[in-house]
Amino acid sequence: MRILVTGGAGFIGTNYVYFVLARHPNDDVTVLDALTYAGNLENFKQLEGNPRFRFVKGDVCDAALAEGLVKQADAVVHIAAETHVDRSIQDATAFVRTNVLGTQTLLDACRRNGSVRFHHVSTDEVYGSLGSTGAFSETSPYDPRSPYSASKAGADHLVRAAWHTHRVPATISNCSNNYGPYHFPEKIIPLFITNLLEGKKIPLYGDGMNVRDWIYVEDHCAGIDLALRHGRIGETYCFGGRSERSNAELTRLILFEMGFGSDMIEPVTDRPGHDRRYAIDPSKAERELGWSAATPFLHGLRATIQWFKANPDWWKRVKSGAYRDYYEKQYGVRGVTRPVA
Ligand code: NAD
Ligand code: TDX
Repeated sequence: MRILVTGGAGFIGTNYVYFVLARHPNDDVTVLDALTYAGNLENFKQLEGNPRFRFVKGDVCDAALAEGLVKQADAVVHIAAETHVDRSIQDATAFVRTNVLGTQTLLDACRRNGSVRFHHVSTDEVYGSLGSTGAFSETSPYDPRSPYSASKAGADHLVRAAWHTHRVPATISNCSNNYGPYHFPEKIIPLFITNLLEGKKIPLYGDGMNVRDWIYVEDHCAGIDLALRHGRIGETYCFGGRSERSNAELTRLILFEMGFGSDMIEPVTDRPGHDRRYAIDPSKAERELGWSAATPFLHGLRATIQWFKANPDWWKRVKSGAYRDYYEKQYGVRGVTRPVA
């Protein structure tokens, strides 16, 4: 199969590219990525000269480019997006453009090329926020509450519309919070690990009692791949790690595993509109795709800490670029958000 992976130079995209090349020796991968602040061509250093891999720098909103690349593919795995909730609160423009318009641009290209299979990678955040019990599933109503999740919800609706109206053979997956190698150090786990490696404090939002359901990125990649190859067209699959942690508990674990004390926590003002709890019931994916999240949380967290310890050049370069400019402009200094007044 010839797979076009959009957003392949980001966190999940990079992991998915390596997953496909390792597990499907007859598949070729083309990455289409605009190399925004979150995309990193360096991730593919090991693939130089690999005839099964091709990188194309470009924007998913570029209709002519999308059309040309889709024509050469059997399947599109659409991973490209603007992904950081905090950035979407500062300015939603790029989120609407890439996540909504970019998705429609790719769907149009697929529609014009009849049989090209489309898999859309989405998030559990489209379902809103949970109270202390229950979990999201494929039948949960949409209730996005941040500009990021609203733009992802818009994209999901456009994918369903393309299937119902134009018979674009599409599937969608909605996944909970990922962590692992190549995670951009603006998200909580890689931010906290790299701050600690630099001897900096770690900014915990609000009361620290917001809950996320953590999944190791390789397990998510396995799910995407199963949905692409064995999912029923028109269906949605929810992936989650069955591994809920409050941010305070997660923070304690990271501090313990890295040998630091709670004095490294910097309590900071809460994210506006901060969703309280996400959790996924992945029964449908387990039942229909034979998928499960295989990596226990502590095992995955240790592997992630090890990866960041082993790759200081990667995250130091990433952190000293656009990310630092962004945080310095937003909050002052050193990748630490504004302290509570
Ligand atoms: P990321 O921010 O690390 O990577 C996004 C990639 O998309 C980058 O390489 C970037 O350069 C590229 N990109 C952005 N705008 C583009 C454009 N206009 N054209 C082409 N490329 C563009 O994101 P991630 O964490 O890897 O998330 C990937 C996908 O998975 C997103 O669709 C996100 O909504 C979804 N998702 C992420 C998580 C998570 O926990 N990270 C959970 C569920 C779903
Ligand atoms: O510095 C921080 N301190 C903190 O307490 C950051 C960056 C986050 N947090 C909290 C906010 C959230 O409750 O940690 C939790 C996780 O935050 P993020 O890492 O920003 O992830 P989240 O907002 O949950 O969204 C992520 O998961 C779903 C991804 O960024 C999305 O792209 C994905 O769809």
